[in-house]
Amino acid sequence: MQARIFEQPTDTATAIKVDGVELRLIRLPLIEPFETSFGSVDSRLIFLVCLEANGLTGWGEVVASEEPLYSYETTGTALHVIRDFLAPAIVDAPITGLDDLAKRLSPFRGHNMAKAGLELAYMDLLAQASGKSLSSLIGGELKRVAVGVSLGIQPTLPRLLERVERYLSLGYQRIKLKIKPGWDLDVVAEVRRNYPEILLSVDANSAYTINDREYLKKLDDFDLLMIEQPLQNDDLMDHARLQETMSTRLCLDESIVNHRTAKLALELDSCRIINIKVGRVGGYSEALAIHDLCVARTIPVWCGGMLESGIGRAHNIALASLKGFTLPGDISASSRYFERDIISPAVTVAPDGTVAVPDRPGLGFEIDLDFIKQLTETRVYISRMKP
Ligand code: OSB
Ligand code: MG
Repeated sequence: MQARIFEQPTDTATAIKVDGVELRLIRLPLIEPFETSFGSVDSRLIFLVCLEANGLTGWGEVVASEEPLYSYETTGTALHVIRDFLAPAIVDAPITGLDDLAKRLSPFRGHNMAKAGLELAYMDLLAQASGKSLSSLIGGELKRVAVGVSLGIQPTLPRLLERVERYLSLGYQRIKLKIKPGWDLDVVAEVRRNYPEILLSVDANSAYTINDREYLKKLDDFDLLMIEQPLQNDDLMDHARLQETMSTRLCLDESIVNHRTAKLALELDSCRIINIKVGRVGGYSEALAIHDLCVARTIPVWCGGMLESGIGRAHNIALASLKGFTLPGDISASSRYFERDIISPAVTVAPDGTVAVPDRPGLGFEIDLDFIKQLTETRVYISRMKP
């Protein structure tokens, strides 16, 4: 579906010959701990991928966490899979386009976040080589993207209400509350009581089962924009059963791992909104295909986040500039996550709750390599064997 946009001329003169793949792990402390139904983190071990070709460097990020809680992937599995399988497959021969890259990675089952790290870096490289912004390379049309904020589970309700107030006053267009059993109905009721008009959604990160159906149905009282991933990641059937009984739209995050599962979820009516995370689905090739599928079926799409560094965030901004992204994304300002970001300028949210889409070639931000080098805990370099 996306092939028409990206098919580079197949003569090898314009193909990109990757000289080396550099992987770096850097630790960035979070401004405050982020708690979801599956756990709490107070820093991010950021996994950067840098592709070198023709004197250019393209940057991507692997969004996996240190523990296999959101998905089975971890920074450790991604390091292994990229170093031992994926990187050798791409330094082997020049890459003629995004489809060619996706095809070369496809024999390796799963490990979408690892694959996405390479696709992201490649697309930054391709955009720079073509003198285009990443947004225009993928066919993005929006100049500014609407954003919301995802608020983790807090130690107390007053603390949550303070955070809601803070982000609304900064302009964020939608508030998403993380929920889990014991931090759900009462919390949502109180936020809604204080803010009757705001766009409000909740994200359970798989904390419930279909046996909680009657309980979850009570969320219908709060005029929520959506309920994100209430049930298990591999349970499209029960999500469909739940959607059948609820008037609030379900949105799937963890369950949608590629274009095929998106299609299946829509066929089954397991959800009526889809959150696209380029990392979760294996990169731009699948993200664009899911976007196009949702546009064709008038399913609203929004861009999810994984507490990325500025590099992953810059990719999210480019992706969210596609026309199908009609709901505010989980794309917050750098300062919402980190004291200091690894790109400059840092990502900022305007008072109208939007983020500017850069129009300079590539990602459109400077990479702060000195700071990255200073923070690097692990560095792995995979180079081409053949001349
Ligand atoms: O489920 O959307 C999620 C963060 C880490 C893992 C999963 C999720 C999240 C978020 C934060 O909700 C989104 C962000 O601001 O990056
Ligand atoms: Mg989610």
